[in-house]
Amino acid sequence: MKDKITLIRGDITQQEVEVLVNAANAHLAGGGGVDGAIHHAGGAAIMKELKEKYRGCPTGSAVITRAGNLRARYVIHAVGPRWQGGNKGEPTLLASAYRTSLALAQQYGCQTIAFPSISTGIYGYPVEEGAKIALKTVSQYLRENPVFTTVRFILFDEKTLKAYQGAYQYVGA
Ligand code: AR6
Repeated sequence: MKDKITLIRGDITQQEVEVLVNAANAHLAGGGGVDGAIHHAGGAAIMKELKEKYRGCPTGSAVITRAGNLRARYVIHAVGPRWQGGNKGEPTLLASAYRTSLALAQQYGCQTIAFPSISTGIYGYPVEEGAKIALKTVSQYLRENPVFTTVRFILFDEKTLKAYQGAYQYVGA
């Protein structure tokens, strides 16, 4: 299942996959980072749908909207944990954000999905740790649910790409 996962340096808004995952906040209020980029490129329809359908989203979970002007069909707004030193359940919450996103994508019939590195920007999660959790969680999900043909991690900078390349070798086949 590991062969379905690719690591790419780039901008997630430019990806041609069925669903893009956003790194959102629990208020689903928009913000900076990848969240800002997705709302900017997707247009106001995404925020409108979020406000109509949801009253926030707990940390470790995710919600789905259509994708406005983006080439994807859907955006999944996943809420990763803010790093607070590592003893506040952050690893469990981060894994849960990835798993919930995959389950939602599967429920909506998607086979191709792109993730950013959730929580490792403004939320301060150490990127080496975040990368291991992301890759382990996704590869385990793919073993249990072989429905995705492509899972792309779109990594915005060289440091993040390197961290994911480093973590990739620790992920089982
Ligand atoms: N494509 C792919 N990755 C990106 C892009 C992009 N266009 N832009 C930034 N990144 P962050 P978080 C990378 O801060 O840590 C927002 O305000 C970025 O370099 O976007 O989960 C939300 O509203 C980093 O590697 O998300 C929340 O309040 C990764 O995406 C809060 O930030 C995640 O960084 C969430 O913080």
